[in-house]
Amino acid sequence: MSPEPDAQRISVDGHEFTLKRLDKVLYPEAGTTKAQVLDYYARIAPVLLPQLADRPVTRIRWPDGVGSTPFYEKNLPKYAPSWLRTVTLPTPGSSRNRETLAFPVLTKTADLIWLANLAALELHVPQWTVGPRGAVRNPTRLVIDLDPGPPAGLAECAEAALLIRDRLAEDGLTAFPVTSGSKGLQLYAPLDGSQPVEKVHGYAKRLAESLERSHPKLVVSNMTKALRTGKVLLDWSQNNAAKTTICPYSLRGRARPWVATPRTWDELSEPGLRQLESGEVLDRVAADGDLAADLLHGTARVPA
Ligand SMILES: [Mn+2]
Repeated sequence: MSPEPDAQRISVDGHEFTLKRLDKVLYPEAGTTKAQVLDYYARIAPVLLPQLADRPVTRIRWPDGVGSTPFYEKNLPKYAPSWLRTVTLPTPGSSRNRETLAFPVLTKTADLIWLANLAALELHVPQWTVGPRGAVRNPTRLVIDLDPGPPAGLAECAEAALLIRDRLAEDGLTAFPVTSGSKGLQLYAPLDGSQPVEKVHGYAKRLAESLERSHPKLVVSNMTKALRTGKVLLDWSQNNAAKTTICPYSLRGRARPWVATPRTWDELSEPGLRQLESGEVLDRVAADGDLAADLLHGTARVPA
């Protein structure tokens, strides 16, 4: 077999496979090639893999780059390698006909590289995990997704995030901010995994509604777009068991190779807050380590 000129046979974690179309530009504005995307995922793996651990991954793929139409992929394709860990789960919303899907659960760098080779730029995960035999477990983190309605932007999201942080702290929960790599940010609070998804979901909803009552000019808790012009939508619904959220350290399929990036609270208060690109994120992790490491070890519970 003679590989294409920009194909390369590699061996990662003891698994051999072929990377294809390495020179393909996936982010035209930034000139970022697939080779650079693969390099990002290989180098970010030590901090990204723990965030993905024991979570079924929904991928969004851009085989022709970010200017083209992407597609969602939940079920693993038939050609997926046998060394990928998979879990079989009911298709969200189809409990009656008992349809199932085979999701990948990533455990090693080779898994990330294999998916990145398919231009799976975005990795989305639920807040719950699976056990060693694939049983669905309780959520280990609460998420609130903050989406700005123009002309509100990231600065307004940061303002709202500080309010949520203080509310969560009153309930004994510690919030971690992640700029989404898209327009807004996510706030996460690690949990001990002892409470069912409905409990966490209900708490997040009440929190968002309470903030909307106390700060009606800044935030809105209802999904209807007309209501959110100039405000920040607090999307509590991503705690729903059927929903997923962009995983911290995943690339985004936006104009530039922005990343869902864990941030410090000091950064959130600084003027000029902006989304960060893959190269900047690698530099930050090299300099400061993993700002989301404590998100992995929850001991808190939401109030009853
Ligand atoms: Mn969002």
